[in-house]
Amino acid sequence: MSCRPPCAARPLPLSRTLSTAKSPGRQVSIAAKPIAIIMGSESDWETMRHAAATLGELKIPHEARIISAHRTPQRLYDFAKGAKAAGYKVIIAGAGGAAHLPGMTAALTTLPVLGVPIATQTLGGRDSLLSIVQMPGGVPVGTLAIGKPGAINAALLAAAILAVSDGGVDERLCAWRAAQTKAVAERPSGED
Ligand code: RP5
Repeated sequence: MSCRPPCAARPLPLSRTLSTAKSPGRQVSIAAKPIAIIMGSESDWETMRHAAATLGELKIPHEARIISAHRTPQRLYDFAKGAKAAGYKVIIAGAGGAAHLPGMTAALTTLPVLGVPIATQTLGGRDSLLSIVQMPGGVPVGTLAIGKPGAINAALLAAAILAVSDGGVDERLCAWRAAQTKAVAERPSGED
């Protein structure tokens, strides 16, 4: 894999400057979290926590929220319409069953939306997968694998999107991939 050498790109700051109500003239720097992890239910966190953990390994600030397309539609609308202004760059959305969360989010924002199909007891997550992947032309959702691998890869793909314009993230992603490669043994243990 070809990665830019360190310092080849100037990192974009992961913070933005806002003036506060208390000191209207004064500019203060607050940390903007570039990635939002949203999920349809608390029950999805068992899967989506792997996305959060992977972003943590890459030292990418993120925020996790429970937002149900069906049970909290207004929360979904408010989040998606305000996501860009809130400073998010990529949204990772996990949902199971009739999984409308990623698609509805993508309908309400032009930020990249990465969908993670949650495994279900009834249909093994095929329902989630098909609900998320079969978007009509014009409203894309980047769909990952069902379950934990999808959550991990959504984080890595979100990192790769940030890395295009953030040299620091690019370096950390390259290091993560190199460590993964190094960890693969040449032969199975117990075999000479
Ligand atoms: C979806 O329904 C959620 O994304 C979750 O995967 C599924 C089941 O939700 P709970 O009944 O566990 O809250 O909206």
